Amino acid sequence: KSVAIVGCPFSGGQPKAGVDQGPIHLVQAGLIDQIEGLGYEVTFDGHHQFEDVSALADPPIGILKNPRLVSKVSKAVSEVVKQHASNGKIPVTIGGDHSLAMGTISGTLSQYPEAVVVWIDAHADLNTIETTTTGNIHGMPVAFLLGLSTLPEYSWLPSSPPLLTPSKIVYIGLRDVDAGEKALLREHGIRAFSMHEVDRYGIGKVVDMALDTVNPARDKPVHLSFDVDALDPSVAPSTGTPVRGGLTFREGHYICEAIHETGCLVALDIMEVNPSLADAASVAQTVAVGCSLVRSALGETLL
Ligand code: DIR
Ligand code: MN
Ligand code: MN
Ligand code: MN
Repeated sequence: KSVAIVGCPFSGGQPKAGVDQGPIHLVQAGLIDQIEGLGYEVTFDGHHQFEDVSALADPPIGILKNPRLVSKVSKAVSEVVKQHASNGKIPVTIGGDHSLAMGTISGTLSQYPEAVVVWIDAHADLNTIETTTTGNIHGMPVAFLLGLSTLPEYSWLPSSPPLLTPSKIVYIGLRDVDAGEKALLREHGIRAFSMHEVDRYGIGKVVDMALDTVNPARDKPVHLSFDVDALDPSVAPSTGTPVRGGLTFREGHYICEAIHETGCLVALDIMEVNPSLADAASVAQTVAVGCSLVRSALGETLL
């Protein structure tokens, strides 16, 4: 049992400073010891050193902000994640903003082409170059992975055929989906369980149904990409785009526990912890939740 921590102090996919400090806080809170406490051997070579923004000539493309920087960073993360996976380790990527998932998921899929993605988020992160209204690339990684957005600057990410296809991703927790994203979800038949379904069926049934759609025989590798803003802001306040009406503490952890129980987890992302937003107690609470989500996904049990 072996885990590799990929620390990604990166904020270029969205405009709020501080999310680059998320991974530093998670490690300082004892994440590595905690994972070792579960019986894993843990590799951590220090946080990834990313290019200086100012060193890169990076004017917007359309309204996309920091497009070349985000691409370079994700490409580097993709190679690191693939490398760890090919060494039989579970890459645990700690962000940093969710644009990094272009890197993590492409890394996973290049090692495990049959892998499926479980994406936990308040947002669908499915905007294309055409539909984005913010130009924040952390709202766009799924569209790049699906090949719905292409740019020469992102040519390292295969688009025809793409690494990820609509039948290989499922969402849980959605509640702030843009009109253009809703149209894309429908058009491509992408399965999503919003907070409405969590309310109706309960989290246990929702996770079963979500896995039934992408991994019915529970025989495919699973990449779990967890944006902490999926949790209710009362649970994870220190994040850039909180949306009320989110997952409870237990619902979030249940998802991680249930994915662990499948035995299929091959990679995990914990994204969008921003320690510069909110007061010290809220920051500590959010960082602690980030750590406990990781532990649950790696097999910590309540009994
Ligand atoms: C919005 C917000 N849909 C956008 N996305 C966020 O900017 O595209 N993703 N906050 O995490
Ligand atoms: Mn490493
Ligand atoms: Mn989100
Ligand atoms: Mn997200």
